[in-house]
Amino acid sequence: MDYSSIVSAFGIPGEFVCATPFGSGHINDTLRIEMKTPEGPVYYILQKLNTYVFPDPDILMSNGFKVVKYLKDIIEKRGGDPTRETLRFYPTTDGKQYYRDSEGSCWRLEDIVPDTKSYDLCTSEAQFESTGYAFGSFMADLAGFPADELGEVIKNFHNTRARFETFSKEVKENRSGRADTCPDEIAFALARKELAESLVKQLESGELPLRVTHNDTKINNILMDAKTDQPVCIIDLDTVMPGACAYDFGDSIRFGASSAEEDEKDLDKVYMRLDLFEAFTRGYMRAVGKTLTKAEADSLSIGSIVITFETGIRFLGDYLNGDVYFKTAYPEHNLVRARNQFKLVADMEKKLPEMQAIVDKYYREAKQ
Ligand code: ADP
Ligand code: GN1
Ligand code: MG
Repeated sequence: MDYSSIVSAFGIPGEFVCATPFGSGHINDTLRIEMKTPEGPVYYILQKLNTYVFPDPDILMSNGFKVVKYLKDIIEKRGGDPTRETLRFYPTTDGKQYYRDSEGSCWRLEDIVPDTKSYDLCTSEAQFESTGYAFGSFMADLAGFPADELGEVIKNFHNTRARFETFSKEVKENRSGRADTCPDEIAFALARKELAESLVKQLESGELPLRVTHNDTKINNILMDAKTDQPVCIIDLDTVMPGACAYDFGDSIRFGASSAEEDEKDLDKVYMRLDLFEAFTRGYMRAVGKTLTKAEADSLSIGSIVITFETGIRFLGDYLNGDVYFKTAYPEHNLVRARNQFKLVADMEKKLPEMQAIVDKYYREAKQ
């Protein structure tokens, strides 16, 4: 791949040195670009957009530019550092929000946030408490964002009822012919239709309000300061859309409160850590507890199970489809991920009363 000519479309200063694969996202191809300048090396993030997942890159990038502009103003107003606390995309030299190469691939360029790293597993309660605060604050920051200006990048992204229907079809179609390798996992999923309905029904009835949410709040979508291990910048803004607060809370718990990585194969090592659940809840409630309705607070624990279940059926559905959506490193990768998520679901179903008691406690404190 001729990365040098792709990068030159953005007109950034210096001489192209190299492009190195970066991070562990499941969707886009992410590269770290090094440029040689008289002041020393300068690094950028170059991403090839996944146009299977995001079929309309114009909408995707238009949303992205709007969201980061809005966040930059908010960060400046509160005296923060917009060069570190949100993303900065570069337009191309001809004023486009991304570059389309001669093969039709779409590329975007952004500043790398220096001296940060991202984790696939939470390192401490303190880190996860600040992560809760950061994701809560992100929703608070976007509370005034005109949601009708955002195009819908992926339809029904967290509509778990629609996800369940899609999954049921994928089981029937069995495009990969792999359904007979995972009957127990399919049965586990199909037995939870009611779970898939819970948040959807509450959103439909208006019991849960729509907010502007991030919708992909795993901890590798937040950059931590390399020295302090504390959150600096929320990234992966591709799915910022109207949603329920439980989507973000739940997705953070699914990933960050797990005792193991998302693709840990040894299921004895996979469970939801209540200490981390509590740490996240403490931080999250400190940021937004005051502004949440009682119904929203009540939706957070069950929402964590719903989003974990939803992610599990998305992985299993992709396995049945022949691995067309998520990046995989080996043939059973999506099945391993699905089993891992279902183990978390089963564990959270048992721990639900304790989770609810924790949420109640910190919600009550925030409301005082
Ligand atoms: P995907 O949609 O594939 O998850 P992301 O935008 O989340 O793509 O990027 C993948 C990974 O690349 C992130 O988890 C993070 O580690 C790293 N990354 C992305 N953007 C930046 C950035 N601006 N600065 C530093 N690291 C980044
Ligand atoms: C994907 O892009 P990434 O890796 O941050 C996916 C999320 C899933 C997650 C599971 C656009 O997130 O919805 O929850 O994988 N993103 C998209 O790890 O589908
Ligand atoms: Mg990501």
